[in-house]
Amino acid sequence: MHFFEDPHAKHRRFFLHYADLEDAGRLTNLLNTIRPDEVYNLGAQSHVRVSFDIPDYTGDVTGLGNTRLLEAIRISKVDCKFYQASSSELFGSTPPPQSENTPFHPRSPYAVAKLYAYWMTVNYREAYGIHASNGILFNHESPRRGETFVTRKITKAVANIKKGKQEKLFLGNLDAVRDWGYAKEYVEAMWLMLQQDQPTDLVIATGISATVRDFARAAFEYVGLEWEKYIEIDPMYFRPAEVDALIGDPKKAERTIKWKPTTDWKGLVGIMVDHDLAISEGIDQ
Ligand code: F7E
Repeated sequence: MHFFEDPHAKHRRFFLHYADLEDAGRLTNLLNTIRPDEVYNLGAQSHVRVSFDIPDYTGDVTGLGNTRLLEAIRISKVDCKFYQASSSELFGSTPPPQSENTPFHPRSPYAVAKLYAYWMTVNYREAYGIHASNGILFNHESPRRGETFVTRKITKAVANIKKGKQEKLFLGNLDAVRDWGYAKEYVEAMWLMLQQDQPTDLVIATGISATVRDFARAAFEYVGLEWEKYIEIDPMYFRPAEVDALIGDPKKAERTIKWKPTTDWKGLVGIMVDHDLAISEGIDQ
């Protein structure tokens, strides 16, 4: 968006433009207009549980959306680097630890769509020489995480329960194992990938894991509450097919882009609960 009536407009360095990953023509026009150096495709219907309810839409936006962007780059002939937000969900039921050499076995419409996008990114690199890279990011969280993803759902509930604004927290599978890292650090890895001379595919993870139960227990303990008093299981949150355990092996990223995470899931619990406590108290963040 460019507001011409804005007196500061000419000093702006950040512009928003409307587009839609379902609208190929608009993407090509935008590429031609902006002529960017770098394109990061973070757009998706990204909720795994929701993808079972809307598989067609998820395939269109999360899968074909990637191809529309790659086509826009190819057709417009803009000389830019391309980053595809690939996901640890690609590994699905293949046991951990998971690295760039681990076979994929997706377990949801979301993961299947991401698998298609992963290979299209590789294909455009091989077929057209586009500097296109896949960041295979494991779960990355922050206070900005959407409230229906499990970490934020937990930290928000913990803050509200602590402040007497909520009584219970309803969750699904507490046994799922995840490798949760800090989104802020993962974005640096994305950027580093596009600063390389050669495109590549990299796992971005901490290598440290915990169960959903561990995360919930730690979040309640952080504010001095006993987690078992407040959590109830609601089968509504179970998935038709679950991904039991994701633990990444980030050694290739350490080697090639010199990236190393510094925040593990326990650090995230503190950052996210503190933020949600402040919101619950009505303090602007
Ligand atoms: O679930 C379990 C759930 O929704 C984590 C997305 O960013 O990361 C994310 O996908 C685990 C699962 O993330 C609830 O069954 C239990 O095993 O926070 P989540 P996700 O599915 O791992 C990957 C890397 C992506 O690419 C995705 O876009 O927690 N779980 N109880 C629950 N999950 C939710 N959402 N809600 C619950 O009540």
